Amino acid sequence: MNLKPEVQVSPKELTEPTQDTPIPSPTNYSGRTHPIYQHPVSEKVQILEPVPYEDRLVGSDQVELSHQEIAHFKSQGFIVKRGLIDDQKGFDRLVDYYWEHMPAYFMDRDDSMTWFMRADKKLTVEDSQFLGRTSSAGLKFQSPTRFGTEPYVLALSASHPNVRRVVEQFIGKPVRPTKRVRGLYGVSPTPTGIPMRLSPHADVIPADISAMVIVTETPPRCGGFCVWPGSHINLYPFWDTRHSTRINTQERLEAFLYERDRTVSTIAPAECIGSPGDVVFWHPRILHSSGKNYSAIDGSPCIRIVIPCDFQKNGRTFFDDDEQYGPGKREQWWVDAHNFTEDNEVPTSDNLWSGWNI
Ligand SMILES: O=C(O)CCC(=O)C(=O)O
Ligand SMILES: [Fe+2]
Repeated sequence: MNLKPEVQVSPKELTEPTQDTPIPSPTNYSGRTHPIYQHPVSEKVQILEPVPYEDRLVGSDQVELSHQEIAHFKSQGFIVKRGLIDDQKGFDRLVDYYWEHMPAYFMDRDDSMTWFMRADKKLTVEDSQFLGRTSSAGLKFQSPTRFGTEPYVLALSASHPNVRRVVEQFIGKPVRPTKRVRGLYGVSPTPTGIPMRLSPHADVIPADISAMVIVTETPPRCGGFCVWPGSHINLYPFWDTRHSTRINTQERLEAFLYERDRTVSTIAPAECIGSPGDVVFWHPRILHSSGKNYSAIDGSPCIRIVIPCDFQKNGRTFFDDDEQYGPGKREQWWVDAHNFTEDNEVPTSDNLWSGWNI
């Protein structure tokens, strides 16, 4: 989830060039100031259970997009390319890398009883600055200059030629070269007896398209990334502009929240199961959540890891937005997508796909 870091900045700092502004520490993730995050789905709303997405569309094992995949992406808001990154050893190394950086007091790779998240389980301030952040779902390795920027991580995700080729087919060339991915996002198993709730949300990002690279074997009920099929269409018109991070009127905000709640209580989320190297491509306005990980309850505990990536077409006039919700040097610095001045069209059902290559 894109949480807005709480950083105290003076008005002067906000208007000065952002080049040398201090990068916030990952401990400053606690703010959730965007109105859509200040109004999460109420406990009273019943969220339907995820349904594993097992379909294999024509072309799902190819780099080229098929007509069926394009039609599915347009109507459902996502597709899964199977085996797009064919490098099992690379993903094995990545899992080793994840565990090598795991503080022993936080989790032990050889003892799955230590993998549960608990409210009182915290990283030290020093570790959270270096490693990333925790949520009730798991530990996300993410840091301004370290996790998410490693050449070897980028090569196995957003910069992989097959991934870029798929993105090009969706949004056209040139795709802006990737500077970073969001990080390595873990989802821990839940222990027996603790109810697990999804956290349906839309990201507050100006990306053209986003992707989740599956790093660990992710069978059903193991925390797979969940999307609410078709929600990108209904939630798209409420934002200020087609790629805006803002919903600036009370009326549109209320309409967004109403539509979000209606969606989660009437549509079952698709749980994107898969294997290392499968890649989920998703529309950035789609409602989504990390999945429910029942693997410990089911008897074979696993930690799910994905790499979230964001893409944009190049050649626009990009700018940082550190005054509000980012992305910028402070706000949402972990997202490799930027606001751009050419983004001035009001979103309507007629322009959902304008500028796309599909
Ligand atoms: O970890 C996941 O599956 C979802 C992460 C997410 O929602 C996000 O990065 O915004
Ligand atoms: Fe998200």
